[in-house]
Amino acid sequence: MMIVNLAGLILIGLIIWWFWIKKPQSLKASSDVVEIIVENGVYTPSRIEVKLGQAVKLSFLRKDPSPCAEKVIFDKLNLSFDLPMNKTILVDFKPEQAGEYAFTCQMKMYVGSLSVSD
Ligand SMILES: [Cu+2]
Repeated sequence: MMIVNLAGLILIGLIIWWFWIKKPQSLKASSDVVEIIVENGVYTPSRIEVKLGQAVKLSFLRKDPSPCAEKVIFDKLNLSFDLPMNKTILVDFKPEQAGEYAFTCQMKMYVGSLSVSD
């Protein structure tokens, strides 16, 4: 009984760490292109910050052979891009409103966030 409780506590601790404590790698974008690696279930960096009015220039390099990773989707912006393996894909757009825009793979296992601030 104790062991089960302990395992449960560790699991809860891990979940809290994963969702609330672990800081995503964040990157403030300048006018330069931000390079994002798609590998092992994560985008690196997974959080990009831009200013409103600034063109977002991202380059995606997909190293993950999982077919699920073959697209990156910006749901709220109605944008999606094909990501062939081991090829750098340049993406360039300008969000018209400030906010948090998630970008994900098709099954939302890869999750990244684009933060557009005023
Ligand atoms: Cu996926």
